[in-house]
Amino acid sequence: MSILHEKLAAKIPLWRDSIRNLLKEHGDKVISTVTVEQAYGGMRGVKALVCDTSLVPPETGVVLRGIPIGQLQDKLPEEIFFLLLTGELPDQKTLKEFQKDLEARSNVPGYVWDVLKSMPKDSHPMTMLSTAILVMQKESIFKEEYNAGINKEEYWKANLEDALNIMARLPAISAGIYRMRFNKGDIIPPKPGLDWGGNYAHMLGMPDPSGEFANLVRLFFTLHSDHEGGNASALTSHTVSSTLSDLYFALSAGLNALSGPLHGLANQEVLKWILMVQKKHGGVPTDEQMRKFAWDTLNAGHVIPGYGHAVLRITDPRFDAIYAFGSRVCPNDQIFQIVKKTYDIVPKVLTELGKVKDPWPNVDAISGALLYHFGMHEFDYYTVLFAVSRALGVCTQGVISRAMGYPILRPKSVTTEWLQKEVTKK
Ligand code: CMX
Repeated sequence: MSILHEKLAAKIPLWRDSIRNLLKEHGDKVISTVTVEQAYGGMRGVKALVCDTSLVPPETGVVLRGIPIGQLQDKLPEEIFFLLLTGELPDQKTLKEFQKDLEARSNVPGYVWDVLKSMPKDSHPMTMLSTAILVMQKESIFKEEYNAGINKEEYWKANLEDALNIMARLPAISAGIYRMRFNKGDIIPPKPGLDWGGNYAHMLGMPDPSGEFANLVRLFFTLHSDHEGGNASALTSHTVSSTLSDLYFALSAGLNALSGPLHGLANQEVLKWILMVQKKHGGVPTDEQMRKFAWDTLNAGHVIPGYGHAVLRITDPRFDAIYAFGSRVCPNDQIFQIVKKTYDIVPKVLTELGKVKDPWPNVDAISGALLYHFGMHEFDYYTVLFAVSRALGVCTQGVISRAMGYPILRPKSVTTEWLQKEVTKK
C-alpha cells in the first residue's frame, strides 16, 4: 500500500466533514450569476466548480494548495503530486519512500509498445500518448473493484491505485514515444534510483553533459501540473471521471482536449511561429519587423500563439520561471532572443487590437524555446511534455473527486429561443 493511502485516509474524513458543514450551513448562498454573454462565451468566469488542488487568481497566477507556483520551482514533480493530493509537501524520508513506490510500479506492459509500434508512422505524438493510456484501461483497479462491488466510500482508494500506476509508467511511455516516432533508436530503459523527471530526461536520450536539460524537464513538469478545475483538459477529465469511468478513460479524454492549439498544443504552435519569424528576418527581427509580423498574423485571421489567457490578467508566472531559467542557461540563444523580442512587442500589439482581455504571455510562449535550445527540434512532441505534467493535476483531482463523492457532472443547457423569451419576460 502506498504511503499516500495512509496520509489520505487520515485527511479525507476531515475534508468530507468540512464540506458537509459548509453545505449544511451555507448551501443556499449565491456565489456566482450567469449572463447571456457568459452562456455563449464559454462560461468564462462562472464559478460553478470546486477544485481544491489549485486556484488561479487572475492577478497572481496559479497557486498550488495555497503556495504560489513561483515558490515551488525547485520542487520535484513527484513532490508536487504529493502536495496536490494531500495539501502537504513530503519530507525527505517520505519522498524517498514515494519515489520507491513509483519505481516499483513503473513497468510498462509489452502490449503498449506493440500498439504504439503498429500506429501509422506519421501519428501525432499526442495521439500516441492518448492511445497508450487508453489501451492500458484493462489494468484499471477502479474498474475491477467497482465490478466486484466495493462500497462507494472506498472508490478513492482504487482511483489512487490507478493514479499511481499511470504516473509511474508515464515517463517511460512518453519518452518511448519520442524515440519511436522520431527514429531516435531503441527505447532506453529507466535508471533505477533516478527521480521521476530526471528519469524521463534520461529515457529521452538527449545529450545532457551539464544536467541542465534534466533540470528543465523537472521544472517543466512542476510548472504545468495543475491549473484549477475549469481548464479544458482538467474539466474534460473531471466530466468523464464523474460518470465513474476510471482514470485511464478520464486522463486519455483530458489529454485529447489538451491537444487543441488554443490549449496545450499552443507550445508547438509558438515554436512554429518563432521559426517563421527567424526564417523571414534571418535572425532576431527589429522592433518594427516584429510588430509587422505580429500584425500580419492577426490580419490573416490567426491568433498569436502563447499570448492571452481565459483567466490570467498578467504575465504568467510559469512564463517568468522559464524565462529566468533561459536567462541563466542560454541568454544568447537566437530562438530565446526572438522569444524575448515577442515579449517586448506582442503585448503592445494585442493591446492595440483592443479586444484581447489578457495581452500577456502564457507559459506556452516560452517553454518550447528552451526544449529547442537543448536539441529537441521535433516541436510536434512538445505537448507531450505538457500532458505528462498535466496528468499530475488530472489524476490527483480524480482521486479527490471520488473521495468527496462528487456527483455526475450535468449542467443545464438552454436553447437560443429559450434565452430570447427569458430576456424579454416582464
Ligand atoms: N491572438 C489574437 N487574438 C486573441 C488572442 C491572441 N493571442 N487572445 C485572445 N484573442 C482574441 C480572441 O480570439 C477573441 O476574439 P473574437 O472576439 O474575435 O473571438 C478576443 O481576443 C477575446 O478573447 P479573450 O476573452 O481575451 O480570450 P479567451 O478567454 O476567449 O481565450 C485563449 C483565451 C487562451 C484561448 C486565447 O487568448 C488564445 O487563443 N490565445 C492563443 C493560444 C494560446 O496561447 N493558448 C494557450 C493558453 C494556455 C494553455 O491553455 O496552455
